[in-house]
Amino acid sequence: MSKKNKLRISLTFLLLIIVFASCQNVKVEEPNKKQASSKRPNILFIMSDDHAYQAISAYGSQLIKTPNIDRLADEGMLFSNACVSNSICAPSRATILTGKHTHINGKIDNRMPFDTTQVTFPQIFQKNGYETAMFGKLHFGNNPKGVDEFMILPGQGHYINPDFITKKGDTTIQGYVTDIITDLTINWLKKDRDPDKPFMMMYLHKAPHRPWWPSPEKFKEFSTKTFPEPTTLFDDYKNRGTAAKTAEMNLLYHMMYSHDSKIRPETLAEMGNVRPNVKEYKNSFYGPYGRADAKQKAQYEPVLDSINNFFKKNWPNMTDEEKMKWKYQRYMQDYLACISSVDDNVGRVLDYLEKSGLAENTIVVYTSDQGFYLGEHGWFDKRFIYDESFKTPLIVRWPNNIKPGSVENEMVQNLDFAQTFLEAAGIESPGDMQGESLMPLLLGEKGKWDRDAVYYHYYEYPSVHMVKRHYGIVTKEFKLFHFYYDVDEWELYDRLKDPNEMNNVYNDPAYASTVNKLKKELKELRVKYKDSPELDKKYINIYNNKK
Ligand code: SGN
Ligand code: CA
Repeated sequence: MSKKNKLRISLTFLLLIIVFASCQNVKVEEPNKKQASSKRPNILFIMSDDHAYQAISAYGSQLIKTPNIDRLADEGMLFSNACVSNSICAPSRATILTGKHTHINGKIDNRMPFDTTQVTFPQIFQKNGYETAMFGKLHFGNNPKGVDEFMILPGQGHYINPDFITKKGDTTIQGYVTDIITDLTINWLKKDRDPDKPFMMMYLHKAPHRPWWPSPEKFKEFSTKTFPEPTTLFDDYKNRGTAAKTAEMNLLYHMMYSHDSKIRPETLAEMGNVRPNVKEYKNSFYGPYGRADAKQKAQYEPVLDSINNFFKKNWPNMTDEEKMKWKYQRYMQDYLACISSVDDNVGRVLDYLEKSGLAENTIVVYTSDQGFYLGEHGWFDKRFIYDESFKTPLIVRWPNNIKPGSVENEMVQNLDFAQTFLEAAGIESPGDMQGESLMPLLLGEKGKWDRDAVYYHYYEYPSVHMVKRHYGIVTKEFKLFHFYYDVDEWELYDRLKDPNEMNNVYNDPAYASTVNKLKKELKELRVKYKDSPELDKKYINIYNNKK
């Protein structure tokens, strides 16, 4: 073979190798890339506003069936001891987004706007190649950062024909808020998102927040139902401290006729002063209801008629006990009707995930910004470290990772969400986040989990519902907390012996060593989370100067 021919053959051979290698590259790289992106899970974070775990059938509710939320529990993990670190709306949201306690992220109450220099986890997801979106209630006083698309309710938002803040300006959408937020969510998943990127979606309901306006259909359906009463409905707050006795959340004394129970102002005017010491917010009936158009009103009116007629006829002759019972039923009818819509709509989204093939690689989380009293201790609303407001529902589904139908009773907090999502997505968390990733629990590696106490600190006071400031420590067995603003009172509850928290045993000598031990641990927790008497003073000053 000539030298020239030899060279030609070698060159051809070399070329073949290059072509082969480059083909290999394409072949090898392509599936790798795909695998890598399909491995990164999507996250669908569903949060409702004020949804008590007592109103989810997966949590054993005697009040309502929530088949769609239950689907998540059947196919995923239900946390029976999930709680918040400050049981109030915007502070809880700030904690979720920043992975920091409210004394660190600065959003201690609902009033002051969120500090947008704080890093939120959607920003980190966005920087790491995720497409991010948020639909529904944020309640920050400013727009979300780190989301490619958003449509949020201004402030608390409205149930009927709600307004939305969008990137392109403000708009009003006809219909019922829970259905609309779901439409926006499904629409984005279906049409607007980039199918080549994993997504992190925050689907945030306004419901079932006060004043509990259901959709017309659910209003009708639920207004004739009767619900079992909690055993502590007629609590007299004996054996509790000043804070429980002075809080303004009692159904009989503080729940409003028009605003809450849907008694028309005209009915009240006709009847004279039915109860002088129950204050009514101005325009609190027609504020939300006045947004309905004629067609919507035609659906609501017959139900309102029957509620108002019953009230007019019976209220003047009712005993206080009967009034309490009637208010409780009215409250549950509307609150649970709102939840029924949330559950239906969660079902719509889950169906879409399945139909579109997204379900397999999507982590779905269902939670609430805090718990809520459904008549326990005679109360509605939240804020206290007592269980019904402190605990919050938390259910997580992640096919092929979480064992279906599992129940986890470790103490977990909304503080942990950001780090959990980041770890699930393979993204490193900033070192200053204060939670713990829940991944070991989700993946059934409980040996890697060693938390035995959580920290709580509530600030907003004095304000609506008058719940005094307090901070405390909670373990599976005990709850120790301190009211420190205008009283100096401690309470201790034995969670195992007294699950309804009826007896403050702080001064019981039998618990003296428990008190000492927990006080020491509480002090350590305050140091660990960088809370202190100095910070307490700082926030008291900020709060007082703001008033
Ligand atoms: C409103 C409610 C209160 C509720 C706070 C905070 N009254 O003031 O009942 O505690 O919001 O709720 S209402 O007039 O709006 O019905 S939060 O969920 O936003 O923190
Ligand atoms: Ca809330």
